[in-house]
Amino acid sequence: MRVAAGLAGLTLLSLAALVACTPAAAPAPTITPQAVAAATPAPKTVSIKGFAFNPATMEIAKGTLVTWTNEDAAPHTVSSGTVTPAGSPAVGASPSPAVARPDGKIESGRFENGKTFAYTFNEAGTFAYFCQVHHRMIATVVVK
Ligand SMILES: [Cu+2]
Repeated sequence: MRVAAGLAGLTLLSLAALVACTPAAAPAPTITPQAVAAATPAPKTVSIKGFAFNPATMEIAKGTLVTWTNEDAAPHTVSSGTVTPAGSPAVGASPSPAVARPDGKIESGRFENGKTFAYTFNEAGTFAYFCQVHHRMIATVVVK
């Protein structure tokens, strides 16, 4: 009995030693999604045609380069900020003019037919913009 118990003990010890010596499997390498998200987003374009920005509203990812092309004969600007539209005239009164409030974040200056202006949106937010020459031309870029 004593010998059998001793042998059983030895066997258990050997098993324990064997398990302890087995190297743990190396963890599989993981691909971080951040590496993919850090890639530069595809550039976008806006055409200025018929006294309008096309598209007038666009949603883009942070870091996107947007290029505007003036396809009109008239000069235009891409200027961030807001415009209060011209007010309807009361009977017999002159209409109130549109009031532009450029915020100075984005300002292309006037650019002619065939010319472009480019800007990279590196901050998230909603960016309203308009044309300083034609206040009815308004548009928005939403950066996520
Ligand atoms: Cu314009």
